[in-house]
Amino acid sequence: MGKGIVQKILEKHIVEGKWEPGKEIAIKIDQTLTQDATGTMAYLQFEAMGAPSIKTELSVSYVDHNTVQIGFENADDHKYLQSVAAKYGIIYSRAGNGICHQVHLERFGKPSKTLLGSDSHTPTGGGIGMVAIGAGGLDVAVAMAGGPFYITCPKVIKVNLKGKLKPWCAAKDVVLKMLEIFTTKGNVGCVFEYEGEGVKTLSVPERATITNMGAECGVTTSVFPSDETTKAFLKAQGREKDWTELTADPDAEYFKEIDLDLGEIVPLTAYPHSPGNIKTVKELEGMDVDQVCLGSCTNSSYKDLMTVAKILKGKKAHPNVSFVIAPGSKQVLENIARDGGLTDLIAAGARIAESACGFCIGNSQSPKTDAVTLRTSNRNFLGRSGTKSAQAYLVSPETAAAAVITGKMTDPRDLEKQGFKYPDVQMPKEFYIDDSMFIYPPEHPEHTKIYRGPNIGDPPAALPMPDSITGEVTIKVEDQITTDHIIPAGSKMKYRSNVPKYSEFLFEIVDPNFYERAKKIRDSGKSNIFVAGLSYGQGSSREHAALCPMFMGTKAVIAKSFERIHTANLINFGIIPLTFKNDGDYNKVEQGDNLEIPNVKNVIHDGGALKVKNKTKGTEFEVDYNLSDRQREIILAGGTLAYMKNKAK
Ligand code: MIC
Ligand code: SF4
Repeated sequence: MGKGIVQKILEKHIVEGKWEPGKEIAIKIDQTLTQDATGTMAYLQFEAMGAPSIKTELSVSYVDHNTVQIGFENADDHKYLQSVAAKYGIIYSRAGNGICHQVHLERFGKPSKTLLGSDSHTPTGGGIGMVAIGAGGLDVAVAMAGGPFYITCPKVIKVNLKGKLKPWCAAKDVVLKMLEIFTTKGNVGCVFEYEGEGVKTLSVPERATITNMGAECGVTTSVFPSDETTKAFLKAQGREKDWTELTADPDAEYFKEIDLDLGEIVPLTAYPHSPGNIKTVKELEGMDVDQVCLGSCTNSSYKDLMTVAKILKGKKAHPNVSFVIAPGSKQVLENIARDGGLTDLIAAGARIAESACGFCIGNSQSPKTDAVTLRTSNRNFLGRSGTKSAQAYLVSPETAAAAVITGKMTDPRDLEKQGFKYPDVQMPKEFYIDDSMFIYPPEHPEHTKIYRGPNIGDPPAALPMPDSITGEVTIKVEDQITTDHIIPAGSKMKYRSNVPKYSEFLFEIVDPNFYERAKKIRDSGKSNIFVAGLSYGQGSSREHAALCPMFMGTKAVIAKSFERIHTANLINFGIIPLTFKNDGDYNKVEQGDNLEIPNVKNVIHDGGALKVKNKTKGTEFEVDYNLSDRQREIILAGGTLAYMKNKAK
């Protein structure tokens, strides 16, 4: 039986287990990336592991999230990251050099390699044929120290692309279509592998847009083959030697296959407040638009920005539209500047933001009250823009450009009626390249002193699992609770290195009284227990959505189902993810109920049924714990760091 590309790459990297979809495997990680918002904690954890230097082929520390620098905190973190990178052999990408995923694709990604990143959009690397996976910072720290990464051997879904995109219809619309088909829940443990005739019609940035936003479906990653287009992209980056061909065997077998005709894709949008809420742009035509944001790791490539620049050439932004651009990287910015695109954008009235995450994470450019904001980014969760009442719609660069001109939601195909021609933007044969914003590790790292400003605190220690968990339901939430609901980013993100302070913002957007309640419960010696619906922990990889609850004394979360990265993060911090055996039992628990999970330690250790007693209601229900042997040991030890220490003894 033949093999698909995901199987080919993974089989070469498996160090424990074998290719058996659904079973846990451990893989070797070739490359890692971190970004500053998850990176400080990841490197503090790396330091705690005591490894003298990194063991990967390549590790890069990017600064792209917290670059607003109001107050000393961001700059303190940057300096810490720079010094840690120098000490342990990591390449440091300075603030201003661009968004980790875009820059990694340009300068470091290699077909057939594995990449682990402390950011959920790491699968962007799948655009050039990498198995690129997002994870919590602690898992990335373990990989840097030479440890393997554990995942469930994926069920591979083949997406057979046919045809060719029509003018004004974009890769973003393709991935929005995938979200319409697969939704944001129920895809844990799967991978999308793109194959078929349509692949060769897509450029690398288009492929990367599609793999980037596969994260919103909850798949482990998405991967494209590595072909002549990939080779041309790497050649244009001066990296032809990094190219290897990667194709699926013609008789490869998959868990599932679907056909997607690119020629039938139309402009789509994800309406508030989930990337899975899909409508055609036509359906929302005429809606007034207050803000248009072009950028983020989904759509900020040279091709994206030049396409918009050419559409807007000689036009002006509608007076009601605030139009902002965040180029994906310094390379993109320099290249569009050299090729005249930047001038056209400035002339059209664009506000040029730094090459960073910026608006996407809501730490700048928050729109006005009740605004309709059109964004080329990947997430439109409630409040993520920084304005709770704003309505964020995710769109392609083409749809964004149309709204800049008209001030309304406009199907970009209709611009042709106004005399516009679809710009045919070709990928440069050679990018202008300047790597001076990378700082490479010194020859004598032993002389490096690690800088620790007052914003850097120690990672809090977890406590081993008690014999029984006695606690109170601090909060009961619905389906599809994202990590943005659990702990906000935006302006609060500067406290990522200060867990006690950051914990004050837990569930802020859902219930502003959460923290005070949780503190009382913790201080009374009880555990905070969370109850949730389906697909708990969607979205980002931020481990603070587990680390801060751990700091608040949470030992268990009971949900109908969990998302992959968040499950791993909970386990890493000694919190047991439990699922209702019968979903109906969700209705038998309320906020404020006193719960007991008797004998939990022995049950996790020995196996058997796990019951939860609702002492307030006088009822009882059963929960499942789907843990590998390794995960059981981690939970019992009180988290991964404690588990590693025990093993080293
Ligand atoms: C995001 O897009 O939500 C983030 C901010 O990039 C996160 C990482 C973080 O919270 O630091 C992600 O996607 O993992
Ligand atoms: Fe940055 Fe937004 Fe991409 Fe997250 S999704 S890495 S915040 S640009």
